[in-house]
Amino acid sequence: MANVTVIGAQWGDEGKGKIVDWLASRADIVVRFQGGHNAGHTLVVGEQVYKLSLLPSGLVRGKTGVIGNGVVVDPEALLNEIGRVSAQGLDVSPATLRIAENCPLILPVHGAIDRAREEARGDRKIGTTGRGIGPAYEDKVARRAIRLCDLAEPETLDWKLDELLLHHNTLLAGLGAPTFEKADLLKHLTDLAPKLLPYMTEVSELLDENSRNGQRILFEGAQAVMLDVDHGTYPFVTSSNTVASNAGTGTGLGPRAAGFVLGIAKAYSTRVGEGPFPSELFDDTGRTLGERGHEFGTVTGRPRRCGWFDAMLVRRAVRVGGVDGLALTKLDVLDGLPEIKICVGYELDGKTVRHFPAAPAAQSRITPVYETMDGWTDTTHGARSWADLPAQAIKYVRRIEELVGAPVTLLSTSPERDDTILMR
Ligand code: 2SA
Ligand code: MG
Repeated sequence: MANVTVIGAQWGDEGKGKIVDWLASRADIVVRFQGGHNAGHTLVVGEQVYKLSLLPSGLVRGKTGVIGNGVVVDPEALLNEIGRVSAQGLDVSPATLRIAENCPLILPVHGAIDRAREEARGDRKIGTTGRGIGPAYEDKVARRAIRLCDLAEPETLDWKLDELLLHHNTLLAGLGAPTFEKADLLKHLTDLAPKLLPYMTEVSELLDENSRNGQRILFEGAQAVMLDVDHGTYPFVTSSNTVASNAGTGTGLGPRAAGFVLGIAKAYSTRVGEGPFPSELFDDTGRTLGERGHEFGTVTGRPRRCGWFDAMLVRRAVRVGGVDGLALTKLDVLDGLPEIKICVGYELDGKTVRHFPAAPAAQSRITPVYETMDGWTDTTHGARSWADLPAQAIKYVRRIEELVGAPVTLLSTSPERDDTILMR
């Protein structure tokens, strides 16, 4: 089994893009299995910076890219992204990109509902990316989604749009937002159909056949375990399963497809959007981490909240995510800090708790218990071997391994692909 699955072990933006890019050279096919264009993966290749949202990162390295059925596809966003990266010189065509026929589509109505609902929530916002991700997944589960294959059947589109708008226009009217006309949506979809259908594939079969022929699949997760719809800080989560178990379900393969599961974790914590964040820092150290780590959302440009590494949380991500090894990223952001804290326990209303609670009010009342370590003065930026690291930085990494119950398999020391240390 040479497959590898990459997932985020915190709240996203752990640097998955770079690690996927590093691993892509050892894979034949790179596959997205969940999420949509709410993801933002930044890849630095020489002078070029690629910002990908929906496209599998492997395309940058000339690998076949596959979008599995677990992904919600916004056709317009996809075509724009293809246009943008093609202008940067990438070859994206039906020869290099395949999209599952059973992918649910994100329509303009989904973004409208996402944004209108966030607006209506007032100070109880989730802080979504406003891309229609939640409403599109709701439609999938409610059995009214328009899927890629429907674009090939005008008669299906016709009745599906009736059913869809019956539901959505009622909702939009209730939110005081403009409603949609069937004729407009139908035109939108019929215009897009000829551009999208050439990419349509029976992805499950394609992946199975290629695996049997010895090809290696790299599953590229988006968002992260703490944003998983079942296991994250619900309701402040995204609407898909971000854990490695979904690599199979989200592509039409069995539970063993995931192979080696690599969890990506930043050497500190960040979160974009609302929701509980026990080790969040509101002081100068938090601001320093944000500035040094360039912590702004790739998709929306929102500043990310920053805090210390939360070992309790990553330990949980290792368990529910199925993580075999960790890739630790952005260690250099901690360079020069006199002391570094790690969250090693939680307290709830003055009592020690062993688990992160499931109820939202309890989650927001959790306070962290810290262990403090000395920092290091030398830089770790761009280090390419274990021997290049300050002793104290090694100690920090080793302590993290102990606390989270998984080995650090990869250490990333800058956004550059080659600044990566393979630990074992
Ligand atoms: P949504 O839009 O329904 O998925 O939002 C629900 C929650 O999930 C969070 N979320 C993310 N968190 C971090 N990074 C994400 N992708 C972009 C990036 C974010 C950006 O990689 O930089 O550019 O702002 C991502 N996507 C969803 C979101 O903040 C909500 O908390
Ligand atoms: Mg990101």
